Amino acid sequence: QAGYRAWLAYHPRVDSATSKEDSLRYGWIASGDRDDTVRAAISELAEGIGAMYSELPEIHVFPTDAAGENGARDPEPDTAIGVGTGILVGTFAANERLRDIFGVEVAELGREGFAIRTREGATAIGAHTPVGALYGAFHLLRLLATGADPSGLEVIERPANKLRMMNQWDNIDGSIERGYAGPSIFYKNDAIDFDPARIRDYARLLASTGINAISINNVNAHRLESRFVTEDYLPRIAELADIFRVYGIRLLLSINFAAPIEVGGLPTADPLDADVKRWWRDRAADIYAAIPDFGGFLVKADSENRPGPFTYGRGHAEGANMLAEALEEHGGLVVWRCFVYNCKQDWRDRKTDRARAAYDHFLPLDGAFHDNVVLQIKNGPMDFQVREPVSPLLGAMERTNQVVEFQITQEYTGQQRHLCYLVPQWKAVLDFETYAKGNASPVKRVVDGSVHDRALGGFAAVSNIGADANWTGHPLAQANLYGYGRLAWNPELSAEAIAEEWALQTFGASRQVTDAVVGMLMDSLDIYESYTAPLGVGWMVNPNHHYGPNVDGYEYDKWGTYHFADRDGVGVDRTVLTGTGYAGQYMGPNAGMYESLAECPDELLLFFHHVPYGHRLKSGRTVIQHIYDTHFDGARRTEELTRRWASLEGLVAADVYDAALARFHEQAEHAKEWRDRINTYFYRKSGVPDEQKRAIY
Ligand code: BDP
Repeated sequence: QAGYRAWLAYHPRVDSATSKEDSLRYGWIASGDRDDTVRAAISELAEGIGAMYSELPEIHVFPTDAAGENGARDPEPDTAIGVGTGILVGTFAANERLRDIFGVEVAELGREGFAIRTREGATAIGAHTPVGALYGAFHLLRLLATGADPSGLEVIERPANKLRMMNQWDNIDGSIERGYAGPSIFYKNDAIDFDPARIRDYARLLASTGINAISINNVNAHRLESRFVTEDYLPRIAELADIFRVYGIRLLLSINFAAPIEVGGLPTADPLDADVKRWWRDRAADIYAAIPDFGGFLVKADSENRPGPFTYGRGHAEGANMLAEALEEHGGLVVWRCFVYNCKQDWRDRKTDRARAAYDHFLPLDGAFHDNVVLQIKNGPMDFQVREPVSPLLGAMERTNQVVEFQITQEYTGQQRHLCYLVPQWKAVLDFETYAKGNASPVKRVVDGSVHDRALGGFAAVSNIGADANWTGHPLAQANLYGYGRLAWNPELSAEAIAEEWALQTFGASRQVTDAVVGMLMDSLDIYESYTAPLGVGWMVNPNHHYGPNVDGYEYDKWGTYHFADRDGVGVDRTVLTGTGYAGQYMGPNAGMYESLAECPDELLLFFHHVPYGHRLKSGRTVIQHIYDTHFDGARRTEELTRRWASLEGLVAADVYDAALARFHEQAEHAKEWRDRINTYFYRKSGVPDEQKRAIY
């Protein structure tokens, strides 16, 4: 199945002159490491190089035991590699030759970094740990697959972020909350039920981009999922952990805060209750007996009808710390989500603005969390809209570990039927200057721990994969999965460079394909934004499933998402002076920038201000004309997307081509529906005609 191998497709290197020469370079792969992770690195290198150069290298490794399965011993790697040229891969401790080649500078690699260096024909990949060697192997393969010259390599890499997590929103019935690529690869019919080969391939994809942690069940953990922390489920979960471990990925579980009641039969889940504490400590002991390197708990508490400490008059620090104490002695983490707001109240006064909620709840708790607690904060204050300001909570807490949460799955961004490459959006978030400490405190420095000198931090994101043969439904949505991991490893990479890497590895070396695909990816977020909710106001989707236009879908509902359109104007006043005060949650010049109608960036105008339709944007257009223009434009540009993709017929695998083409057709049709619904709505509300007299009814 084309598409299944994603960016690990390992297409043949095209330039036959180079590949002939290069193939000499890789006559063998050798290592002194006996570890499963280094073995995975070796088999990845062997497969990749075999496919890219159509010549399988010889493999020389120590057997896992002193003697191999049949009693034979492999040659010592240091003697085997005397001949020809090849790849030496592994840890410094187990490979004397790597120590010779790299000398002293290896200290700076840390636990997960690696170095690559070409010396006398051999390409050396060295690291302090097996997983570092694995990352190095994937890096070399990426260089080869993207056409780099493999001679004279001199690479040193280490990840910017300690935690690089994937969150599955998979349910035990096999469904996936907000999943758009088929059912779960983890569960079926109320049971943990997986194909180990498929899980391993997912682990390979994740590890190749540097992901090092995965929570395997939905943050909304219900009845059966609540029991995952018990011996009913732990043996199967341990099998999953075994697979992920080989690829350097620690497994976490989403827990149900009320599990002591629902599973343990206790009368309460009060975090200060002694029996509750004991119950969680016992669960932790059971879990670590089954999974010695278990990562910890991911917790959605007091959020969207999930139970939490509020029920018992306790705060979130008390809830999180109780769990942290249970995991502490085992080295586990509590990843506590800040998506806490009241989803059952209508707009009453300024305090009820949903955008304020995370900050209002958590800021006062700064410094109250244990060191093994990390807060997981959604990138924006609302909920993964195509355009939102950056959450003001990021950076505001100086004495608290933080990770930023992104949504790879395209819940509000076209559900993997529309093309929407999200890496540019994430980059904008990461580069956003928070002013938490002077003016060198962008979000990426907050979450990597450097701004506030925190030992723990990083990234989390909701996965976009399912059991579909190509993992993500839309074949080009794989770029989001890939790009997330790459950014978590190195937030300095540009969105375009990531797109190009991905396209080259996925489709092979054709310039025409690469240029077309990169161009489409890079335009896609802007196109999607232009035909959906305007100027940062968000929502305007059908309630519940969140696909397709419905301008007033949530307008008179209790979920706290409003646009306040009337005959005179539109937008939410979140200023301090006359609105909800949300703008005042920002630090430094950001507060003033958002407060001021003159300074607020156009793209967020309606998030922060309620303005008349005739209000003139910095672009010179009125708000109403901007709405009309962008919607006509967006619908037109989706038709172009279809044509741009169609130009690649015959150049990409037929089933990938067809799957994407069908989606581009759907997107083009659907963008017209968006255009017409939104333009008509605002035309009828405002009565202001389109300056260009296009058809609006
Ligand atoms: C929203 C989703 C909902 C999730 C929730 C969350 O609509 O399905 O459960 O976020 O993040 O975006 O917990």
